[in-house]
Amino acid sequence: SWKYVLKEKSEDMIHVLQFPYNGEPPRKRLVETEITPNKDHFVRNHGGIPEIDPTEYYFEVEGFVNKPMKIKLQDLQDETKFPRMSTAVTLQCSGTRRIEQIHDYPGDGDELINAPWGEGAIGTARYVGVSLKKVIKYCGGLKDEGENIEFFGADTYFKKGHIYNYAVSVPVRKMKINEVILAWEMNGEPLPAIHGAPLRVVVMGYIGARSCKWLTRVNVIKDPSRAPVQMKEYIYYTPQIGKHNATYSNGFSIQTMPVASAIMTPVDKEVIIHDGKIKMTGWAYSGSGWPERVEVSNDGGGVWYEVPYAQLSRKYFHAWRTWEFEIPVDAEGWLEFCVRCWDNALNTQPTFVRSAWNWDLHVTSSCHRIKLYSVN
Ligand code: MTE
Ligand code: MO
Repeated sequence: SWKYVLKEKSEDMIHVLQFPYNGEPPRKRLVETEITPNKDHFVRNHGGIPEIDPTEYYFEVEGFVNKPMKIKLQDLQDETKFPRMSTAVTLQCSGTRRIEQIHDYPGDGDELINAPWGEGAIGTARYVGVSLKKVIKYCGGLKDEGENIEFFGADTYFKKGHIYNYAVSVPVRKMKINEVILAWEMNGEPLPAIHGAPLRVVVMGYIGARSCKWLTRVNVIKDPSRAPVQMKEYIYYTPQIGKHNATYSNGFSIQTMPVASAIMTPVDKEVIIHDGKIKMTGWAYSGSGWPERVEVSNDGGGVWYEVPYAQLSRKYFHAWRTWEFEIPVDAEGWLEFCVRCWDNALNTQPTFVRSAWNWDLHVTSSCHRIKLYSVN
């Protein structure tokens, strides 16, 4: 599967695990564009990269639907059968910015699963595909018992002596509001192999883990999936819980991404020679709406400067907004710069990493802080 890494990804991706392939783009490049080029989009894999012939490919729809079916890619792409949708979506891994939690306290999470991501495990692409709602309708609609929808990927991964197929689920509500797409195109190109070709799920606003790549099966079930990725991973616990007292049921399964943001340039520990202003760039994202206000500070959060609306990128319902701002700085020496975002429901971010620390090190959504040496 390394051939896809070489072919489909930029040479300077930061490889956060040796195997399986997991990588994020360099900080300096990520927010240069609102839509992330495919070569720079982060990749998160639990196992290898399956090779699937798109002409032979089909996926199954089964469980609590009235007419279980096998659907070929060609049928899904037939516009007389299914209307298409095209939409810009941000995918963010719940592990984004994990290094800050590791820095505070690494806990004893699973090192294999808990890749040390920085601020780049997020990306925005325009996907073309069909809303899962239309597929379920084509299959005769849901039966009454259908409350969750499980997705299976063709990839397998190995953990603690067992081999699993990747599997996750989302509540049917998410499908009913057209926030689940089955996509075969990413930024005008056929979906790259590394991103789930020929067909993947894209779940808007939820943690990346629910957007199953290399889709083989859509299974309508009553309770959430019992697969390990759904039941045992991606669980959020309060800071009082650690490996010794975590039980899977004293935490909750993370679905919607919280409001978060990051400074991408300058980078932590840089020395900046300037004449009273430092240019900063970054991203802001909210899984349940959109970033409405972005603020930056050069004194650790004492005084906040609002990034003018015009310096936030365009608003999409399920995508990040990139931003840039020249922050006034008079002080010299090491200063703490930070950013926080407010979304359209006025949700904002925890102040410090420790306020939301959790032993499996997910969703680091606290105010992002970096140190810069200011020479004025
Ligand atoms: N789907 C399959 N089949 N296997 C995987 O390992 N990883 C998930 C999700 N879908 C995964 C998967 C996780 S945790 C994330 S964050 C996203 O894919 C990442 O999508 P990307 O690699 O296209 O950026
Ligand atoms: Mo993820």
